[in-house]
Amino acid sequence: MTTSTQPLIATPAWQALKAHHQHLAPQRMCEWFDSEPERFSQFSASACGILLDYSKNRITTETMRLLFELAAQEDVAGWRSRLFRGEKINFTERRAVLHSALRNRSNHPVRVAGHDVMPEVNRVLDKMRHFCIKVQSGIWRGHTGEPIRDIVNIGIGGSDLGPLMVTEALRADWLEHIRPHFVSNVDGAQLAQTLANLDPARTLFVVSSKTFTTQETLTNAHSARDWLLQSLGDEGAVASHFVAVSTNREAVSAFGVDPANMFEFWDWVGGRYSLWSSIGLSIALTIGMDNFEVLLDGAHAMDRHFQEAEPEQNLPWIMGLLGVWYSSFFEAGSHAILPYDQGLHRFPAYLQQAEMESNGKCVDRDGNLVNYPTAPVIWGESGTNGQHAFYQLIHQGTRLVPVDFIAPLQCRHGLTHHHPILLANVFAQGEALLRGKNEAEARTELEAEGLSGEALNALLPHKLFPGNRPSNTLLFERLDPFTLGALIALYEHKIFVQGIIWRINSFDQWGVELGKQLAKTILAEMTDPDRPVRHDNSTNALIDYYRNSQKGMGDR
Ligand code: G6Q
Repeated sequence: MTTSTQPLIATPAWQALKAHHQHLAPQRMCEWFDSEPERFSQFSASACGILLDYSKNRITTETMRLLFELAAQEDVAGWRSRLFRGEKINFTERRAVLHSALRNRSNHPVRVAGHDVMPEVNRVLDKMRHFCIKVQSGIWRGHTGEPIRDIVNIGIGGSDLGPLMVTEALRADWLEHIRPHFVSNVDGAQLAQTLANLDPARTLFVVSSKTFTTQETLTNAHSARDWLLQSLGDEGAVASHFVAVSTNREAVSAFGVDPANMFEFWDWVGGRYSLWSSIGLSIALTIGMDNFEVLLDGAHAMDRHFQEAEPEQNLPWIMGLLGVWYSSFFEAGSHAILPYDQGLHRFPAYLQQAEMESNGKCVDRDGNLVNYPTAPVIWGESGTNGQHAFYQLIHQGTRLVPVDFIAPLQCRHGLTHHHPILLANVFAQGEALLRGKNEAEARTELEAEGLSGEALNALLPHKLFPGNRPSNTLLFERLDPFTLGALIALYEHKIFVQGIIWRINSFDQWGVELGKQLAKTILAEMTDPDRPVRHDNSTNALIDYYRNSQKGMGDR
């Protein structure tokens, strides 16, 4: 898939931004706020109930004009049409990228190679609905006739992070008699700890794997199956306690799940974009299918906003461009996601995969090495916990860390008096990052504490905050299924915009393959002490160290 012949950094829009960056980098946001009373209204926008305040960024109207020119030069609008039209823009895997079809609530036809996928999407949604009703009403029973209480999703990466993040975020919507659990790690500790508290007769395993070949998931699924059979004794129990979500019918059958209890999805759904598909089954079982569909509604509303709003009002467009601005021009190596909502505690981890797996690439669409930074490291933690830990570095460290504060105006728990305290902290952190604390302010404070002379001068440098550190603030009414759907889709499209500008394929993930291949070879070597090992001498020695540790283990 070829692109412009001119290297990105040589293009007029990039060069203009580079020159602008040099001129703007020493300037202080605080001074702009003093001279621009309209700055908030100028640099804020809203959609689908989400307000984005991006005024506390190192930008002027000229910066935004140049960034929009870059987006026009790189044809973001054209690529957006190709995305939604179902073109095979994931060209290294020869696949369309159509997670938007999974939440296409308009039901307008969406074609992949001329074939409308909407009837199939709706068929699987119906199948999910019927299954959820059966489980939740107790019509679906375990092998011994008990109703299901515990749902264990076994999956990893895209088949885990999305459902886990969403169910955690929507605890207020959990059905009373259903408890979800998530097992992803091949470290048996996670499965063992989960199973220790469960009653096999009341447990349903949802084995979620697009390929149904993933080592971690299959190892966990087989161990869960053994655990079930040890207790219920009868192979026939598997049918009532295991369902599968996959694109691989043969492998699901081979595992022993009746294909009638398999929920399909398709190769045009990327793993990290799959929570909207039947990979969301554990979400729907936990919060009910109606709520799951409201989640889809929210994402669809954001899809429409992304397609229809002018770039200047378009939330994913703006956030994507700001990301490019910091990553490629300020060379900020990381970006922090700081949700002030305990329910969103897995949102940073979810976005870590979404952004880093999508845009952590160093080769452009033409196969050339890029000579500009692409995706930053995404990290974060829910507020206010992070404030008492790593915010120190964001405020006074040597690195520029742009941050996204995310917060609901209302809480969904009973302890409402906590909420203004939480929000006050969001607003305070944004202000502190913007303003910092200058020498005169720090001196006045220290004098008020009774310090003077050398003691004051010695302490003074440590009390200074450079400020001028950028933040976005995203506010919404409450964290409900609709808003969460819109919020996730907002970030998905932000990632898309960035990938187009960086001229990379955001939808493959070859980088996760190498380790998987090597692990298979090494596992065979570890378990066969006579097999020769042919790696670097460090890896050989580590394998030997393990083999030696196993000698005589059987006698202990
Ligand atoms: C996501 C990645 C990756 C994938 C997991 C699980 O985009 O492809 O995280 O989701 O490796 O794969 P399976 O669903 O095939 O088990």
